[in-house]
Amino acid sequence: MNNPEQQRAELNRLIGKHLVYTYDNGWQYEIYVKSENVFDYRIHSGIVGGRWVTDQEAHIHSVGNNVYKISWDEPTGTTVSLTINLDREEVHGVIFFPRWVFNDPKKTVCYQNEHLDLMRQYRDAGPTYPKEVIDEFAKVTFIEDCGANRNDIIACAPSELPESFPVMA
Ligand code: FER
Repeated sequence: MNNPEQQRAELNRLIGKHLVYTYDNGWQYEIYVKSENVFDYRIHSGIVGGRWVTDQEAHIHSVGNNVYKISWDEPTGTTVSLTINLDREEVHGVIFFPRWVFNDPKKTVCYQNEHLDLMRQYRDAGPTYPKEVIDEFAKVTFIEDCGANRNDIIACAPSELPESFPVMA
């Protein structure tokens, strides 16, 4: 896609979307796309359940008809690439965990924005290798359009959400 105007128009269909999805391994995640290069997320279950992050910078592109790719590098050293297919209501995620995260995932369970230096210290201390590669499909269980750049969509820990929060599969 080398037409910037078309890329921008297609990306506009993703910006503002708020999704909850469950991987085939049972891990449940939530994402809100704030802008063309920033998103928030919250992890409801899985080895790093309870972790949440706002204003994560990412590479976000349209790669097909209502198909998008979001890729980023965490301060922990975990790298992730998501393919979001809105027509199929499906996500495919590849998560590359450094060894230290996979060995002791609870170390990363926090509101990361308040612990960025600590996460970088853990990352630099390692061990990094061998990495654990998680390659999974997920089903979207909730989707809404919230508009861009809101700070009230992902604004508390998963444990602080009301009972009514739409996270059930
Ligand atoms: C996802 C898979 C993994 C996701 C985030 C992660 C926002 C991040 C994991 C981590 O930082 O440990 O689908 O969506």
